[in-house]
Amino acid sequence: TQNRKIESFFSSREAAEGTLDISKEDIKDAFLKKLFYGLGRIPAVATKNDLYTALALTIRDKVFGRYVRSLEQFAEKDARAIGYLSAEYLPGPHLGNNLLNLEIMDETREALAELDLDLKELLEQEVEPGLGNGGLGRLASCYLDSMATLGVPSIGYGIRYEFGIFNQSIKDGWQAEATDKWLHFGNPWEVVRPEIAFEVKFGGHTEHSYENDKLHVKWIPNTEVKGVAYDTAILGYQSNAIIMRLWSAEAVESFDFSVYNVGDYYKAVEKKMRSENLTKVLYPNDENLSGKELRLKQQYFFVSCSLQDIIRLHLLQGRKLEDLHEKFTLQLNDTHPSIAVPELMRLLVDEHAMEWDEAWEKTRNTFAYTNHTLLPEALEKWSVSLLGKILPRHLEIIYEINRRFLDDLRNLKYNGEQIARMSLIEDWGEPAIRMAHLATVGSYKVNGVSELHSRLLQKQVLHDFAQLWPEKFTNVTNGVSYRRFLAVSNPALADLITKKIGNQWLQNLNGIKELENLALDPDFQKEWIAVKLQNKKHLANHIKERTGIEIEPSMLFDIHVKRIHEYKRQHLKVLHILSLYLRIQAGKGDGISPTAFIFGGKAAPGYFMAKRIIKLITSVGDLVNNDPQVNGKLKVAFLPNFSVKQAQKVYPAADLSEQISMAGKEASGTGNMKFALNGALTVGTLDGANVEIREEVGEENFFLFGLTTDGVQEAKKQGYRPYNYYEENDHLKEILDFLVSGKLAKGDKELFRPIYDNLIHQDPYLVLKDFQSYIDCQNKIHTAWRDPERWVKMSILNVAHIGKFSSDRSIKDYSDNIWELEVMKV
Ligand code: GPK
Repeated sequence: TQNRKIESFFSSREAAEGTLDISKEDIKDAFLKKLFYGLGRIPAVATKNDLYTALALTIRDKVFGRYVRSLEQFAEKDARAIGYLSAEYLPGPHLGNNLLNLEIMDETREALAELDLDLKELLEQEVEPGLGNGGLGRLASCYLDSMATLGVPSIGYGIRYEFGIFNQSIKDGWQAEATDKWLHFGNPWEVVRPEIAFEVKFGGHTEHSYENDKLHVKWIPNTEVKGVAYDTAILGYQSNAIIMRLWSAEAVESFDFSVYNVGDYYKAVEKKMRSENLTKVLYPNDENLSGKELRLKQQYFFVSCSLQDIIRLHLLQGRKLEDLHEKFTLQLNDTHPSIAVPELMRLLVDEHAMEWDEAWEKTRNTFAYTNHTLLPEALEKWSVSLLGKILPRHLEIIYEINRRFLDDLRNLKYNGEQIARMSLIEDWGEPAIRMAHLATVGSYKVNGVSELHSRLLQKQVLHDFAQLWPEKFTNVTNGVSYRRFLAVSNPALADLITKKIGNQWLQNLNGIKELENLALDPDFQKEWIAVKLQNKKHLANHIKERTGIEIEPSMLFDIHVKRIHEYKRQHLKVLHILSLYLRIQAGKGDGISPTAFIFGGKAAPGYFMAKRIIKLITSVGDLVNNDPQVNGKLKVAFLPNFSVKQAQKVYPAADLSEQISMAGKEASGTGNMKFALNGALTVGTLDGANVEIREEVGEENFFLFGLTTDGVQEAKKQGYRPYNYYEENDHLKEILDFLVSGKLAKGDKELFRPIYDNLIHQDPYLVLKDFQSYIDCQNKIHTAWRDPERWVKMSILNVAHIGKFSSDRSIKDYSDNIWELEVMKV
């Protein structure tokens, strides 16, 4: 709008007012107004959801106030900005985090208390957006949080899935999936922008023509879908807010009675439904490709909308398209958005008539690519025939990028074998596009997510590329949003820390190092232990409510939560539990500290082994929890539906954090950081960021076991035979045989045979090879646990040395070493 009066209102301080020094009275007043006039509810009929919604809307106003200020400042400085492209986000509940970042948690609690309402209950009411699978999606949300906090001009682009990650329940010990209707009660945090909408084409064919010797390509699609923007403001700590812009699919035009006759009316409706299917549901496969047509369409859909939006924003500010790469940098969160590379080429060459060479130069300088996995089954490939069917013009562009790239390699005297290895197109079997190669060739920087992972990436998966362009490769170790995962979710510990060292650590996690001096202070230790015990009581209550299993809060809380995957080795943990169980049965249970084993995590619905591992865990629980001989010394619980919300209850209560993946497989891990942040000690392999956590907290404060990546490679090279370990280790044999004894499955000897067979004959993740080392390490852990003073000291030191793993540090690294942009805190 060109309305000067409105503009002057916004550029005055007034827009920020109402977001600074918010009092209890302000909140109460605004909340009641929202309830009455925003929702049209009187107290007599207001449901808990009405009350929650009124509060959320109240707080959203404050957050948007901050957003407006941030936007104004970014625009003033004509700042370089980042577009974060991610197919997944896991923001977690917004309310608590926003209250913390606005610094009005206490004021809000008191305002509500004066109305006889309980903030805690309203916080519980929030349904989180489960728009991601696990670590990768959560990382994207941590990064938005930190970009907002540090004042990085940015937009997070993604997909507004109508159904997020499925809800998991446990039925008869098995995982059952139900659709996640997260929008059912409305979503007070988002604002739809019907006018920020773009058309996205699919299918059809291309037509080539020449004008003055210049090739002109026209793409004649056979369908079009419209993407509409839904904005959620993400607020940083004490500072800026940025937008997470999620695209939702709609039919291009609503059916129009005057145009369609009766017969076509139904066709039009059908078309509308087909279009809207596009963003219906998140694919629940973590680190595994679905290969599904709809998934490719989702990827292209959100990428195309996002690029069109960025070009719009760029031109809106009166800039030239040629300068796009100077003003925007686009981060590819894994290869899921890597179709952006040919899409930007298409937009520049076909739609904006730029020469190929110039367009390629710009494109290559616009994208940066983060790799999140080395697992072969997770490296995206799209068959040439499918990609050509959905995106015929993009296939041509990919071929052209590849032709030029391979020509360059030939000029550099690469041999045929090297060229075949590096090609964007895999030519054996069904021809397919290697998306990691496309992303690498099309980016100015490529990074892994921990030091070890980045090194392995350059040594293995992208070795040839790292040799060709060594300066392109770098590392940014992951980090986590510690305000959410400590200050919001573990208020008792946060208060204790603040009481002792002040609250400066909320701005910079490195400040938490001051706790070091208190690690041996007996009074502080006592308080530390009391907080942990309190948190454990809360979790025990929660578990009792959800599973019926009773856990004594004084037990050692040994926790394994993350997606269920063989490489993460939940089954190694199970072998340990059975080892303890059989020891007790044999009367050799001395030295075992009473322990509660707590698991959580979803299995991809089509992942046979992962689902069976869940059944194994719950079966071991049924056996152990009720065995009089065990006498409550061991408890096993599977907490259903692990999510950000659940995670916030779990980490604060952990004594021991299980990070036991086979070395070389976990790119980084971020749960490992959240556990240590909450004072849990880690038992782990030298994998992912465990390596750096151990470096930071000190090897004497970390329980290490298992093979290194070199050890793993060596074992595989030598022809690893798990059967030998089975035969040579009597205790291990006893445990494995127990799996197929029927004792875990009401006499059914076959139920767990697939796991048994896999372990003794294949064991691709070296569970049996690492078994003894793990058991020995656990024995040390149980000894350490019996010395509470030693344990609490280690716990305090873990927290004191966790500073590096703040996502603020990660975002600073991205800004300094990749994006080359200034941070701009308001
Ligand atoms: C990696 F490739 C993928 C994927 O598809 N999903 C996913 O969650 C995870 N990841 C890694 O497994 C973790 O080690 C890592 O910490 C996380 O991404 C964030 O980088």
